[in-house]
Amino acid sequence: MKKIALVTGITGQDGAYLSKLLLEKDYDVYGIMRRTINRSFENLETLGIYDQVNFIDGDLTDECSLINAIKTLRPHEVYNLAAQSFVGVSWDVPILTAEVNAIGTLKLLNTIRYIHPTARFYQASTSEMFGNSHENGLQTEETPFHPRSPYAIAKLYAHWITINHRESFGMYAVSGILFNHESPLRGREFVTRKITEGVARIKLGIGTEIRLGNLDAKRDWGFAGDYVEAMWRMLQQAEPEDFLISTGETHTVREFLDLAFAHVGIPDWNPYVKVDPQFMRPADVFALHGHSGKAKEKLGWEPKVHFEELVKMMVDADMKRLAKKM
Ligand code: NAP
Ligand code: F7E
Repeated sequence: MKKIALVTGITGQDGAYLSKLLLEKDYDVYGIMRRTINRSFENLETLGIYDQVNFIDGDLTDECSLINAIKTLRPHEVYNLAAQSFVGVSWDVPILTAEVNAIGTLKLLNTIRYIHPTARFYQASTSEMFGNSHENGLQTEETPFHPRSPYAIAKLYAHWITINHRESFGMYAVSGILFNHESPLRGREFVTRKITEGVARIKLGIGTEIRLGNLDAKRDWGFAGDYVEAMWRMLQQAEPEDFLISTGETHTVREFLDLAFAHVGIPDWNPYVKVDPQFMRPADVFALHGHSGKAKEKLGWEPKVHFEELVKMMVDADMKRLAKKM
């Protein structure tokens, strides 16, 4: 019998890559879909799997829909990827962010606890929970948390409530503390995709500038396709445990700009990039740099795609997509 996986956030970047991986591993894949007028299946279509996954109507804030999904499917594995995932907007919609990212996770865990407690549960935790906290410049599973945005605070609640369900009720519930991971499917408001799409537009003559905020921020950027493999491995262990997933490399937004512009033959990006205060955050996270030694040792997981290859992959994908439309 095929294993059943339920993925919340199936239409997002990670939802699409994870679904592809699970289909390759012969799972029946179901996703919770929000009702909206302009539904977008772009990510699932881009990976060519839209017609291979199944959808259940629902919303992380609506417990009835979660009960329906868990009761109907009785999934072996549940991946909770749904979230208001944009840090920058979380100061503008802090209550929604808390209701979806924090209380939504509790609703899903609670539903599993009462209806189908043997399901294995994965929570999409984040390096944003560390804020500016580090140990000699690095973050590990042991680094203290100090969240700096409504997004990160809501995610920290979800992180602890996941651990609490494991410790209180013996559930197989784990958190992956994932550092930034990107791809050609990345939402267009995130800095990497904003840059690669902007660079492609400038190169093709249909754009003139990119407006950005803090160019000195440092991130440990990996490839989403590698990171979903780690999520799956976390649910295949004998004992439930949390893991940090990162590349171990950190780079500034400026370095991302250097590589992206250089890749299309523009050596100096200064004439094209404007710093715009509207993209500065009330409190930013300045530097993230993860050490994923525990994942390497226990999950046998290591990133395959590194920074330069990631930047080139994203620029090439945006060039190809935009050129097709011209
Ligand atoms: P994403 O592309 O923004 O996708 C978010 C998904 O959540 C979308 O499918 C969205 O559906 C869904 N969603 C939002 N609100 C919902 C609600 N109320 N009910 C049900 N579904 C809802 O995010 P991602 O980059 O794939 O990230 C996946 C998860 O990992 C998120 O929880 C994110 O916070 C976390 N995370 C991401 C990173 C990263 O670098 N990418 C790092 C650490 C953690 P619609 O299509 O309907 O909008
Ligand atoms: O910002 C700076 C910005 O929005 C990265 C989410 O997936 O990863 C993501 O959150 C850095 C920040 O990602 C612009 O200030 C400069 O320092 O691409 P981002 P994020 O905030 O790190 C974590 C791990 C998650 O969990 C989240 O869900 O880049 N930056 N100028 C800018 N950022 C944006 N978005 N736009 C700019 O114009």
